[in-house]
Amino acid sequence: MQQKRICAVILARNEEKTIGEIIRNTKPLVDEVVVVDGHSTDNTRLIAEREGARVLLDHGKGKGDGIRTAIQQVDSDILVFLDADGSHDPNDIPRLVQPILDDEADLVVGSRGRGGSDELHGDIQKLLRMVGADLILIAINYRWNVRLTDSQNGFRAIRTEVARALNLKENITTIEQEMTMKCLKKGYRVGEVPTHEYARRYGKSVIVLRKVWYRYIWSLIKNIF
Ligand SMILES: Nc1nc2c(ncn2[C@@H]2O[C@H](COP(=O)(O)OP(=O)(O)OP(=O)(O)O)[C@@H](O)[C@H]2O)c(=O)[nH]1
Ligand SMILES: [Mg+2]
Repeated sequence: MQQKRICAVILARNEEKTIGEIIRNTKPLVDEVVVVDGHSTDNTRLIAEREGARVLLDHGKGKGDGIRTAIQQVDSDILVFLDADGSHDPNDIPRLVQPILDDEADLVVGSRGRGGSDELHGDIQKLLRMVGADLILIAINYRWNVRLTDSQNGFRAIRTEVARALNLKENITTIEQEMTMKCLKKGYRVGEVPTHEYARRYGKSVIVLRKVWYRYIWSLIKNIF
């Protein structure tokens, strides 16, 4: 059987402090490293190019737009998505990809339910985020009679062919739950491996819960029926 080519897709918007190290740690584990730049105004793009990554530019609509840009433009057989803020450990990439290589899954999500998270515990904002994510997860589990422990983690691997077949629409971080739901709906195999989510190393979250919560609910409603 022919060797499958693996591409790490790093989503980055103003992550100059961490992007270089993430690329260096990712490179030895994959065949290709692509950085999707969300119109950074700092040196993210420059550093990514210097580290030898292929840099794509999204359309400035959000992380979902960035993910779609990669799905359209990258031709490797398997895509592994990870954040550029230090939340995801590149050393987990081989474990994420393995179920696809073994032909046991089409999408493999890094589960914070099983691997733990520094971003979902400790203050009210994080509590609300966690409860919201869990309610959505429960809805998904009942709808498709599965027992997933994370539907939203951005750290995930997917067969490129499958990603293209999903016709993803979401422009922001709602794209991850959309991807999970559309895979289940179309009968693709969704797997999980435990991965730990670390606190973003620098800077503040761009996600302001009170501004986006309804978009998560709306995307759930659109995709679950
Ligand atoms: N290409 C692209 N990447 C983005 C965009 N917005 C955010 N990102 C990146 O996507 C990743 C996830 O975004 P975060 O802001 O960390 O979102 P989060 O992990 O849910 O929230 P915090 O870690 O708490 O800030 C990070 O690496 C961001 O730099 C965008 O519009 N385009
Ligand atoms: Mg983050």
